[in-house]
Amino acid sequence: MKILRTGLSAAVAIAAITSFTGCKPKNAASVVSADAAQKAYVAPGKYDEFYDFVSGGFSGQLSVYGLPSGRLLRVIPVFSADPQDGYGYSEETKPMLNTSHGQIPWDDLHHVEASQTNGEIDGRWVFANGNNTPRIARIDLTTYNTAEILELPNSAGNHSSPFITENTEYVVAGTRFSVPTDNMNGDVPIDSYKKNFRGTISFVSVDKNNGNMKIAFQLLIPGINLDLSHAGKGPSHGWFFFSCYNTEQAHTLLEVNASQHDKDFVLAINWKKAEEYLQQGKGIKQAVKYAHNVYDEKTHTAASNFETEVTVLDTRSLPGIAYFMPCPKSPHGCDVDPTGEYIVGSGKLAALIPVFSFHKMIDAINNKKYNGYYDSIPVLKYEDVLYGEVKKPGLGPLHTEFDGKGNAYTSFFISSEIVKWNIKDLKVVDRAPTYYSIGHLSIPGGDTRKPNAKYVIAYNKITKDRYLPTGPELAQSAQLYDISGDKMQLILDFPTIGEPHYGQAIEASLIKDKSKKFYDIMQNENPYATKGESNAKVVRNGNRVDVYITAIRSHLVPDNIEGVKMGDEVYFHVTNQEQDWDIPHGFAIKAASTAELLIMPGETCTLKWEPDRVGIFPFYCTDFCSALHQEMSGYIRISPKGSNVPLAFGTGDTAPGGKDTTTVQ
Ligand code: K7E
Ligand code: CUA
Repeated sequence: MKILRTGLSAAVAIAAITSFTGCKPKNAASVVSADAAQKAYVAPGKYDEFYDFVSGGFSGQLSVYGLPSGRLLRVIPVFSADPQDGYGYSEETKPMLNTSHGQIPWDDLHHVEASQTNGEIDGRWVFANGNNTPRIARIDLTTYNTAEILELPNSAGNHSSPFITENTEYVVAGTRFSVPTDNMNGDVPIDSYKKNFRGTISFVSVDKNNGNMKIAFQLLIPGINLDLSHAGKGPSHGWFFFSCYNTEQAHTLLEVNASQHDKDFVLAINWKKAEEYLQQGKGIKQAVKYAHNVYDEKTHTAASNFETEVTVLDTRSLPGIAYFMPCPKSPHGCDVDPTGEYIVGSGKLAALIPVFSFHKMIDAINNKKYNGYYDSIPVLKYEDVLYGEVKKPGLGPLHTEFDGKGNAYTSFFISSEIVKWNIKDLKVVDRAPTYYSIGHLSIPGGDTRKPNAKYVIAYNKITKDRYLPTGPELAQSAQLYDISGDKMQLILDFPTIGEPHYGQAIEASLIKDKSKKFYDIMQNENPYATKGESNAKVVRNGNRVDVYITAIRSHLVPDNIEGVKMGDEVYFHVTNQEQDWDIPHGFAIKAASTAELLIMPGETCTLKWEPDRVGIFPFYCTDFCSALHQEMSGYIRISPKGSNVPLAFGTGDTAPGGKDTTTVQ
C-alpha cells in the first residue's frame, strides 16, 4: 500500500509536468512581423521551392505540402485504405495491406525518411513506419505511389523507425515495446517481463537499383523501450544510435515506473561489427512469418509474399555490437549532427541537453572503460562520453535538427518553443515560441550531412485557438520559420492531416522533373488490361464475370450489360485509355461495398462487386473529366439466379437490343 501511494504521488508530480501543455508562450503577440506574409507567399501558378513529406500520424497516410506556401499538394495512401483513390479497395492494391495478421487497413505513421546518397538526400524514395502493426513502407518519388510494404517480425511498437544510413544501405527499425519473440510461446505471465520480453532492431537492406527491401538481420537486445534513432555520419558511419527509456523494465504504470532512473541510455550499435558476425555465421535462423508486399508498376498490381525466416544476432552474447551511454531522464529524440561527431539525446524530463562525443565514445570503448554491464551490454561512463551539456535550454526537449552552420535547433514540448543553440560552445542563441506543444521539428536535410537551412518547420501537437474552431476536434498544425538570418522568424501556420509527427522537406528541383505524368498504355501488363475499345468484353466463367471496360472522355465501353445474375461475382476491370497528363477517370457502381476506383491514364484498376438484389444498377465515372462527364455512365442488369437472360454487352448499336448486339454464349 505504501509503495502504491508513493507511486501515485510520483505520478501526480509527473502529470503536473507532462500535462503542462497549451499555455501561451511569452511574447505571443509580437511574433509575426510585417514581411512574414511575403516570405511565405507563392503567387498563384508559381511553384514552391520544397516538397515537404509529412507523416499523417493516426491517419496512416503521408501528406505532401509545398513550402514555403504550406499548400497541400497530395495525400499519399500508405498504411490506410483510402476511398478517395481506391487504395486498399481495388483488387490490385488490396495486397499492399496484407500482414501475417491478415489484411490490416490502418496504421499509425510517425516518421518519414528520405533516401540518401553520401549522406545527402537523393530524391529517390521516402520511407515511412507503421507504428502499430510493425511495417516499413517505401514510397516512389516518381509516381508518389506506395511501392512496397515490409512487415517486421519479432517486433511491437515500430517507433524508432525508419531511420536510414548514409547511402541507404539499410533502413533501420527499433522496437518501442519489448515482447516475447515470435518463435517462442508468448503465453507467459506479463510480470515475467524481465525474463521473457525482448526488444529487436531490424536492419532492412535496400536494393540500390530498384529500392527493394529485405530484412538483412535483426539484433536481439534487452527488454527496454527504444524510442528514436539516427545513423552515424562521416566518422561515425557504421554506427547507429538509439534513445532508450524504461530501463526500469516496467510493464505497468510506465508513467511512474519507467521514470524512476535518473538516467536511461543512448544505445550505440556498431552495425559493421554486426555484419562481420553475420558473415561468420553467428546469426541464428528463426522461423517467423511476415508479409512482403510489392507493387509492380508494369502490371499496376501488388502481390504479397509471406516470408518464413529471419536471421537474429544476440547483442548480449556477441561482444562489440552494442554499448550503452547513460542519458538523463527518458530520452526521446536521438540526433546526430552533420559532422557525425555529436550525438544529442533529448530527455523528456531532463532540464538539460546532453551532447555526446563520438570520438570520446570510441576512446572509452577502446580503453574498455565500463561502468558495469546492463543485461550483459557494457555501460560507458557518462563523463567519459559527454562532450558537454546545454544548460537550462527549456522544458521537455524532444527533437533536434541542424543547420550545417554549427547550430542545433531543439523542440521543447512543455515550454512550447524552438531553441537554437551553438554546438561548439553549447550556448543558447535564440528561442521562438510555437503554437502549441511542438513535437518534432525539421530543417530540409536537417538530419543529413548537408542541411539546407532556409526554414525550420515545427510540427505541433496542439492547435487550440490558432484557427476558426471546428467543434471538439481541431486539425493538428505545422508552423514555418525562416532561419536564414540570426533570428528565427515565424512566417506561416498551416493545418495538417492527422498528427504530423515528422516531416522531411526535399528541394523541389531534386524530384519535380522526374514526376511521372501518365502510364504508357502499350506497356500496361495488367492481365485484365483492355487496349482499345474494340477489345472491351464481358466474360463469364462459372459464377465469375469479368467485365473489361475502357474509359476515355466521355464514355465507358461497354455501357450496357445484361445477363449477369444473382450469385455472380463481378469484376470490373477498368482501363483508362487516355495518354495525357491529369486525366484520370473514376469508376463506381451503386451499392458496391468497396470504394470507387481512380484510374490514372494508361492504368487498369479492378473493382469487385457482388450484386445483392435483382434490378438495374447504374455505374459512372466519378472524376469530373470533361464537359460531358455526367454522360460518362452505364447500366448493368441483374437477373435472378437461374434466369436465361443471355450475357450481352455493348455501347450504342452494339448494346443489348441494338442492331449490332454483342451476345456471348
Ligand atoms: Cu511524435 Cu517521433 Cu512518434 Cu516525437 S514521435 S513528437
Ligand atoms: Cu471520366 Cu468523368
